[in-house]
Amino acid sequence: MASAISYILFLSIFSSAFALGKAQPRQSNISLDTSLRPTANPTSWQSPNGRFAFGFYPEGTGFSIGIWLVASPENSTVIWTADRDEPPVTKDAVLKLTNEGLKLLLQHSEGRLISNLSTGNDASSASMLDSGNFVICDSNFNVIWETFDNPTDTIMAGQVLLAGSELVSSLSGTNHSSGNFHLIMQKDGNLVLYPVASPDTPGDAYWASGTNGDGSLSLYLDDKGWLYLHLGNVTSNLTSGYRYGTPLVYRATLGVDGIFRLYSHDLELNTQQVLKEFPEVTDPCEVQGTCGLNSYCTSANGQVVCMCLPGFDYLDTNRTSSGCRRNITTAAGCYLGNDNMTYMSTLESVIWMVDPYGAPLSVTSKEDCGEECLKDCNCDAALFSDNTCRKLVFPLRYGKTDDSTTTFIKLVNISAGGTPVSSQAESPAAAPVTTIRRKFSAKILTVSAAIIACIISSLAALIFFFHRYRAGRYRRLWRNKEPALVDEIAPRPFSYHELREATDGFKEEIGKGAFGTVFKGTLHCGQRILAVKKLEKVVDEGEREFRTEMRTIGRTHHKNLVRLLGFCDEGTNRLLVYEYMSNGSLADLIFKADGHPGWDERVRIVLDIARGIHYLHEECETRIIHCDIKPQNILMDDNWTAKISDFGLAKLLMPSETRTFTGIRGTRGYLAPEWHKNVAITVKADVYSFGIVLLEIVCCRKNMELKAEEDAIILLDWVHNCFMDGELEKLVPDEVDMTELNRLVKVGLWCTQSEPGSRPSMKNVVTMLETNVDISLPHPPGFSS
Ligand SMILES: *[C@@H]1O[C@H](CO)[C@@H](O)[C@H](O)[C@H]1NC(C)=O
Ligand SMILES: *[C@@H]1O[C@H](CO)[C@@H](O)[C@H](O)[C@H]1NC(C)=O
Ligand SMILES: *[C@@H]1O[C@H](CO)[C@@H](O)[C@H](O)[C@H]1NC(C)=O
Ligand SMILES: *[C@@H]1O[C@H](CO)[C@@H](O)[C@H](O)[C@H]1NC(C)=O
Ligand SMILES: *[C@@H]1O[C@H](CO)[C@@H](O)[C@H](O)[C@H]1NC(C)=O
Ligand SMILES: *[C@@H]1O[C@H](CO)[C@@H](O)[C@H](O)[C@H]1NC(C)=O
Ligand SMILES: *[C@@H]1O[C@H](CO)[C@@H](O)[C@H](O)[C@H]1NC(C)=O
Ligand SMILES: *[C@@H]1O[C@H](CO)[C@@H](O)[C@H](O)[C@H]1NC(C)=O
Ligand SMILES: *[C@@H]1O[C@H](CO)[C@@H](O)[C@H](O)[C@H]1NC(C)=O
Ligand SMILES: CC(=O)N[C@H]1CO[C@H](CO)[C@@H](O)[C@@H]1O
Repeated sequence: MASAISYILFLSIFSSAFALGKAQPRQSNISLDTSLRPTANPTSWQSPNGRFAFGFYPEGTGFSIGIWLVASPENSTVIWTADRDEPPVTKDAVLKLTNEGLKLLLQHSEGRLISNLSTGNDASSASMLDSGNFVICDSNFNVIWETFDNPTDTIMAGQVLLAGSELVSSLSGTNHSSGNFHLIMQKDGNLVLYPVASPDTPGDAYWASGTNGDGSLSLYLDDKGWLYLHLGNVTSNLTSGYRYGTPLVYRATLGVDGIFRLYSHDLELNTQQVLKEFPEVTDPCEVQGTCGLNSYCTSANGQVVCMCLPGFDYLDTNRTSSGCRRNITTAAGCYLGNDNMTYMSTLESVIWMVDPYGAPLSVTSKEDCGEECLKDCNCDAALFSDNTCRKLVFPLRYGKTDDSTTTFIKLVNISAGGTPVSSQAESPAAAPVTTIRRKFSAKILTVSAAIIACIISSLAALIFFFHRYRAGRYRRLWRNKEPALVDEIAPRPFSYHELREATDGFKEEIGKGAFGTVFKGTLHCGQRILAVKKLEKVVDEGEREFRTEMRTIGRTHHKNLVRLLGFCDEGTNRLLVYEYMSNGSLADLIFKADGHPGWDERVRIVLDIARGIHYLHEECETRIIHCDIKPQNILMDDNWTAKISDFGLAKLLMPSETRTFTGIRGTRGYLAPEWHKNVAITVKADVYSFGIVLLEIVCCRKNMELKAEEDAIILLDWVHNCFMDGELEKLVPDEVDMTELNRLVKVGLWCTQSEPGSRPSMKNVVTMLETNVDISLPHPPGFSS
């Protein structure tokens, strides 16, 4: 592999350069225009002591460029790979040192710079150092680029993992692309291991050094085998040091299995030894992320088997650790009035990461826990242990065996005769799976065509198809090591810098609201689109309050609420990161001049909004009053599901906790009358705004239309008059079901009562919209705002 000539040359230049580490090499001698080829000599450049080589090594059917620890040829250890996620190159590739840096020349192409390093045109020589560091120098022998600054999965003695940087494991022993785990030297001083496919919250971590709060420490490995965290006068040792002076080489590598190990190599005897492991576990399932989303980990004799939840199938049957997705025959969701379609499947002795969306419930029996989830539209699964029931939403993470816990999974049976859980029975390692049916019914339901249509159009099914057709993209994101946002549960902190990059310097403005300006942004090379809201006018309540508020908003999980993905609070910069809603706002939809959604669509949208507000008012852990419900704040996603945005922010604008507002927060036309009086604002203010929005959707017009005939200028008065005169058909631009119209108008008029106490709760609103309960005649509106 090595060129004997250059080896001898180097040997004469560096007598003992082992301790040089990152010091300037005074006599580098890979000069410009020197080149390497995968199969013709030289294939690599060796360090003077012969321990390290930089060059082409075989990977898959081609070659990668990297650094390895030279042992007997079969078991050399790769410690660094250039552009690890690029495909391997063929044997006609040429690697050449040019003044721009290392250039990889491929046949039929311009060639590319390795690792996109831009050394300007200053590169003048390069050197493979005895420490394992490959450096490029300018004409004054200053190091302008080095591999030690760009680690992959390994640090060597003399190398530092700076605060804010990370190691990412390899995919396998023979494939050095980015794998499934990362070790982050966090800026809070904590060294933490997380699965790559996670939002990196404390619950995702499977090991941490516990040194948070010690400032921006860096991780060092020194040539005695000491591994420690250090900054200024703070030092925290992770190991206690090993042998010195002998021909040992130390390295610390984040393994394919997610364990960070310190090794020593004796190159003379050609042996290696593991000195220390982080974390020290006997069961590989303790490493979170060993199995992907919606699958749980079982192990026997150190062999890991990943099992799907009942009703789920592997994303990739050839890589069972990549996680599972719902099988279409069991796609769950919320089927109002068709509860007979859903049932709870139980999975014994498996525990998951607990991130419940509501407070834990106290229940008397296991079955009650399943029932609680079955009754709750938003519940996908429930965990029962110690008479406590915790409701969860998919995806479930980090499943592993735990004898005291039972998992309930909500499934839907739409394939008559289908047996959605049968696939589980095949595996010997499967935990016992049984099924309980909803208690109140033993009869088999005859499924009408209407129900099927309803189910198929339901969100759950759409989500399934969405996943199915984007499966390629989903998996690619996974490999690209940043799918964290895809199924994120908790909002994660972003740096200002990150968001400025994502939005290309806050270039594309997509909206402006009471709280600030919204910009479009992208992450992961344009694969993930975001809406980034820059808050203005926010009361400076300090970082802690802001974060508390973000957590509250982040804990809301409802299909009719826009999901908060993350936030940033650096200095005076306060930004919120939301999922991007591709179909604009409800205002665009209903007020546009050409065409409006059909009646059924409109009814569905009204119900979507009502459910979202109901959740904010009554179902989430902390009650949230929106204060600014209006069509501009209701956004439409890819599937035309209406989602409420901007919730939970009113509080950030208000200095006092008492909720006695000093100024009016909402938008004219949607404001409840009590805003103009000096009384406390309650959830009923939202009910009023909702009523106005409902009427706007029904009539496809704004609440104030100056161009309309005089008695129709103010929507609320006009609706009331038409209602009293029995002329409802005048209100709608199209032919609609008059009973439904009558019902919606009544709900709208009840919601807009001037007396807050007379307005129904959102819970009642949802019931009135969903069922055929009788609705009494509303009083005339006192006045309209
Ligand atoms: C390594 O794995 C990645 C992702 O599965 C794949 O694209 C690549 O071709 C693999 N490389 C080799 C050398 O097999
Ligand atoms: C290198 O930079 C180019 C253009 O800036 C970019 O398209 C490419 O993805 C980069 N490659 C890597 C491996 O970062
Ligand atoms: C470390 O230095 C800081 C200031 O430089 C000082 O406040 C602190 O007490 C020192 N800590 C220790 C443990 O010496
Ligand atoms: C920590 O490691 C350093 C070497 O880096 C050593 O000098 C020191 O004694 C160690 N401290 C402890 C408490 O082990
Ligand atoms: C290299 O392989 C031999 C046998 O295949 C083994 O005994 C030795 O420990 C290995 N050395 C390293 C450094 O992995
Ligand atoms: C799984 O592997 C088999 C054989 O190696 C291959 O034919 C099949 O296409 C693979 N399936 C997927 C989903 O990659
Ligand atoms: C469930 O099915 C039973 C029997 O078919 C029926 O009486 C009951 O009304 C159904 N429940 C619901 C909520 O549809
Ligand atoms: C699904 O429904 C069919 C017919 O309605 C029934 O035969 C079957 O047992 C059900 N499967 C489950 C798991 O409930
Ligand atoms: C869904 O489950 C059924 C029954 O277990 C199975 O036959 C089918 O292949 C599964 N569908 C997918 C997409 O895996
Ligand atoms: C110090 C030293 O060995 N320098 C050599 C570097 O390489 C060039 C060309 O390969 C030689 O001319 C120098 O003598």
